[in-house]
Amino acid sequence: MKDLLRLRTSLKEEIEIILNAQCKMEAEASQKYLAMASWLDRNGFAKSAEYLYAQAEEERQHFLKIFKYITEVGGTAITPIVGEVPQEYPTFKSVFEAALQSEIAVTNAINKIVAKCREVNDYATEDFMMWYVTEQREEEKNARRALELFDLIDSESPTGKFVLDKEIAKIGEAENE
Ligand code: OFO
Repeated sequence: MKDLLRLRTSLKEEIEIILNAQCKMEAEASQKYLAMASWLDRNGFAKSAEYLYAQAEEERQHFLKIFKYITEVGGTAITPIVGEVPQEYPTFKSVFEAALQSEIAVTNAINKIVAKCREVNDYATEDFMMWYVTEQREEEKNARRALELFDLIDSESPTGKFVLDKEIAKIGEAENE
């Protein structure tokens, strides 16, 4: 019994490493959204900025959830160092193109973790990661919806910008209902 208790963790090292990498990715996603929100805010898109401020907060929660899981299963959660994130965007639309691109990259990373968990028979982590699979489906859908709006509304005209700002913010509001 004593020996069993001394076993620090059943978490395999390779899983611990990819979970820490995912922590970094989620923390980075949070910082990216924060920079996007700031860009929107200072360029007159206050409503859609609020949506992305909220997204930044959500990504921070995603990061913390994995961070705490690593500790819960006896691993070492490493505080990620997040590098520079883009602060400038050429257009209103390009912010949301970058958002979708970032979400697709996160989905791919999560899928790889699930595949790795299956390979090494870590069903507990696989089960834990399924929450992220569902979450990503939603987040990608929302990011695509924002870009669809740019196809429907002229983002060059002042009225179009005004309407787009309001419509994009509604995606966030619908999410919180
Ligand atoms: Fe949308 O990135 Fe988190 O999971």
